[in-house]
Amino acid sequence: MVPRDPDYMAPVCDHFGNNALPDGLNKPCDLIGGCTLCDPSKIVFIDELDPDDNCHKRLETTRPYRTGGKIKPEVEWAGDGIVLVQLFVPENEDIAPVYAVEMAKKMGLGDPEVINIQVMHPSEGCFVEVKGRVDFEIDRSSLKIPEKEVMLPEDELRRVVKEVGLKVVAGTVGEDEHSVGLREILDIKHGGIEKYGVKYHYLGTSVPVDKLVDAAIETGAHAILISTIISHNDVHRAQMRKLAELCIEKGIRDKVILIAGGTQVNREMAKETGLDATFGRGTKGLHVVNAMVKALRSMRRTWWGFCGY
Ligand code: B12
Repeated sequence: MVPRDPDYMAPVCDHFGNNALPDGLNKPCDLIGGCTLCDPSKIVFIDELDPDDNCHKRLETTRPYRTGGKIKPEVEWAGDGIVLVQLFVPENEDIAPVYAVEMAKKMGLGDPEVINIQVMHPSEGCFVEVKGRVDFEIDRSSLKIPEKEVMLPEDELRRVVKEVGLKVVAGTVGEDEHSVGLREILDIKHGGIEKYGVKYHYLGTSVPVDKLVDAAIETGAHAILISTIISHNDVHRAQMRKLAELCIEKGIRDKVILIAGGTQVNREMAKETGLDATFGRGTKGLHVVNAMVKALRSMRRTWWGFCGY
């Protein structure tokens, strides 16, 4: 440690420790006509001088990714192309990382590197995360972005729900025990359809689709809501199709709104499976009420006859 001289003086405004300034100063930097804190115009920015390797040239190479024209993944800097791939490798921890790197190479990733490995169970295998680089970019204008669903005003939704006395039957289907998502869609406390006045009969989990259809007929429900989270072997699609087919078979397809939801479900699946609307992650009760009111309008006819909303 070097002790500071007792007469040490620094003519700057932001200073730590003893500063032996002369008496009668307004600000320490008056002695030098202003410091860079008081007068930022005194800061001299030094441009990089190398004509071939400077910030302007480097920024130019990433311009397409920063201005929105082209898209490439990034981790360290704009458009560096770095991606992270997660793999489950059914091998032990000696083999799994070596395999994961080879696999990443075959997937076309440049400079693959294992950044995390966890043994899931010695008899099962390992979870491996591999970092690598892709060299392609995608033109933003070539992407077909799905149109956003137009939401009807909340007041209007509530009015129609009340006028119709909208009620639904709901359950998770097949052997699906994931109830949390559907409860969020239904219950008032999660902002579910109940909040907008819709009445529901919740039949529980792992409900056979035909039981839901029968319940809809018995209760005179306007809609059947199914949740199908598990998607192994495309079981979610199978359940959705089964719902539509059963309703056709029982002669009620034109009288009942069919809606499905789940983690691996998306909007496009409605058409494919014969339902009225399908929803994925992040769905709120309001979206479902919106879909039901639109479907009611396009049916123009409820179970009990024509309705003019
Ligand atoms: C909690 C959970 C469980 C709990 C469920 C408890 C319960 N009472 O719900 C338990 C432990 C029981 C469980 C068991 C299993 N699970 Co689990 N589970 C989860 C977990 C961690 C969270 C699910 C959840 O609650 N999410 C929160 C809710 C709010 O979100 P959500 O379900 O997506 O719902 C929203 C939307 O999807 C949509 N939505 C859902 N349903 C509906 C219905 C309608 C009508 C509408 C409009 C919208 C809608 O709106 C909801 C709100 O926004 C997920 C992983 C994950 N992060 O997603 C795995 C996950 C769903 N489970 C999985 C698996 C594989 C299983 C098991 C098969 C594991 C096993 N080998 O035993 C078993 C299956 C048991 C069975 N018979 O169903 C897989 C499913 C993979 C797949 N797609 O097939 C996941 C994705 C985990 C994974 N990454 O592998 N699980």
